[in-house]
Amino acid sequence: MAAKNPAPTNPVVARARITGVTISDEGPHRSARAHHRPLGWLTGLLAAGTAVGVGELAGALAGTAGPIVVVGDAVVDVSPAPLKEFAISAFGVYDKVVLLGGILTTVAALAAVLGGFALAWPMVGYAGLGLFGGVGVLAAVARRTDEPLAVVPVLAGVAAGALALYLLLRQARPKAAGPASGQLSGGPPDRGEAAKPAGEQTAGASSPASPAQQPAPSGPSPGGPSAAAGPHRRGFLLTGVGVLAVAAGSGALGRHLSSGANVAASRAALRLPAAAEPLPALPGGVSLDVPGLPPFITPNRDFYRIDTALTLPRVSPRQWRLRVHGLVDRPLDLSYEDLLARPLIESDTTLTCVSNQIGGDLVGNTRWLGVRLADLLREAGVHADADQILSTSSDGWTCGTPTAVVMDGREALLAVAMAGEPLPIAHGFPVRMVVPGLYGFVSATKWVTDIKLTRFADERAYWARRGWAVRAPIKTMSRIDVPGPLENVPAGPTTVAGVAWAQRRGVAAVEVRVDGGEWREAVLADVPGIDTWRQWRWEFDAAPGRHTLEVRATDSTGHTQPEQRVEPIPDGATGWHSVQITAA
Ligand SMILES: Nc1nc2c(c(=O)[nH]1)N[C@H]1C(S)=C(S)[C@@H](COP(=O)(O)O)O[C@H]1N2
Ligand SMILES: [Mo]
Repeated sequence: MAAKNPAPTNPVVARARITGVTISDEGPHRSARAHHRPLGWLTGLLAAGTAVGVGELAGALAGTAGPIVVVGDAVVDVSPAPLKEFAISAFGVYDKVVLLGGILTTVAALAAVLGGFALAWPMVGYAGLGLFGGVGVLAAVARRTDEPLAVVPVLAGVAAGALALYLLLRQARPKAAGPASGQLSGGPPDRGEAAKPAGEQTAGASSPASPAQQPAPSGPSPGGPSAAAGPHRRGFLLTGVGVLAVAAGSGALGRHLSSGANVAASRAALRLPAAAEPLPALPGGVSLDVPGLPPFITPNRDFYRIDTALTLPRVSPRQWRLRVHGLVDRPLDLSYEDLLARPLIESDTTLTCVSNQIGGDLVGNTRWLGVRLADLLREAGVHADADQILSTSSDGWTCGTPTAVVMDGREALLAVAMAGEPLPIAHGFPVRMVVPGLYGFVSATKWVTDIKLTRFADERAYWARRGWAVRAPIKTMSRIDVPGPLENVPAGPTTVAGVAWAQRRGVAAVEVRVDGGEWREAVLADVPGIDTWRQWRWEFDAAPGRHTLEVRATDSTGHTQPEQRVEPIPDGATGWHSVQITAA
């Protein structure tokens, strides 16, 4: 169109064509671009914000995730395992905040840039929205296989974003906006154009009946040529404010609706039945009185959290159901009430993450309350060839547990409470699995809603598909908690203390050595059973200077934790934990 335009020398018309495009860096062109670009950026941001906000609301209404979470889930799924490892180790429990923030920032940056171009070429803006939509639809289809509505928020968001883009561009684009549209962003007029009458400025760029022919309106705006810009600037401003209100309002409403305040409320109101087979009180000697040693029972608020959920699943106990199906004689379909009507049992079990590094803290111990999974499976009648229990959470994470392990007499639970409280939402409310002796990724499905009896040869769970082991019993491990790394201690009698675990076998001995000297046996605390960690302490006389402390545990099978360090992937780290201290 530019080639045919009869008025290429008119700076305003020229500006309409080149806005946001690098053609030349001199004269009115440059100032024109500098002038408009912020409007374009703003347009892009507002359109994208509308897409995200309306998508969020549509997600809440459709009972599924908003577009950002859908894309985030897909990013998590396609990220290579080492990257996820890195995210966990670098950002800890904030890895999800970092990821969602990263996606939002990326979307915002792209939207701003595309918005800059859309001022000159609206198609760029619509294409950008289409691209976001395409990515979102792909992500929804790939991840949320049993949620057909998952594409709805993406489509609704893109449609709303396109409408916002259209409305904003109508106001922001100089070509379509009428007289002195070059003044939209409110800056001073460029030289040359200011002296020209409004009608001439837009010649060839507006329709015959357009307001371009009308005289500049009078009003409260200051006199001079820029006064002509008033109504258009105002038009963009009004549209922008309207769009912003829709974007923010729908986003906030969507967040509110999906925040599950009601789930938190129903959790708070729950009164769980007492255990039919309660455990005796913990032995008095489970806790060694050493400052800095974690308590034997990890408080719920301090319990480590590991999962792939970008936003916590809010599963109402009223809506929760558990299907037990697959290779069974009698499939089961249980409500929360059905579950609670069964005998509840207690188990003291230390949960451990396979990603825990030597000396790491992805381990916690508590008293769980729940229903024996083996009883349920016997009721369903598991076929002899069903060697895998494939459990699925409400958000689609899967976990493969060996059937034989769950049936071998250990207290594998469908847990409903920990440390005397209904499960916290972050730890799987209303129901999760806990299997003593197995790392969490092959046993501890939170928000569990589906248990399918199947065969390892036929189906692979989430982490197994990503290079992690299929079978993963917890390895014998020990950790020094006191003194802390690089701590300065007074020379003389010093207490070294920590925890060790070897679930299903029990910790039989813990040894400590200083500066590569002889191994010395530590004193062990009491334990209620073989499935919990065990506190230990050892006293030594620290000579002034730097020292290296090392620890190793031996389990009741006589197996001593090996010195050789291996990485957590695929089935758990090994190696001795060591700590450097200075005595003075
Ligand atoms: N639904 C769901 N359950 C899950 C996971 C998950 O990603 N999603 N991660 C597992 C892993 S790897 C571990 S170590 C434990 C951690 O349980 P916690 O967060 O209660 O400590 O949960 C397991 N259960
Ligand atoms: Mo884990």
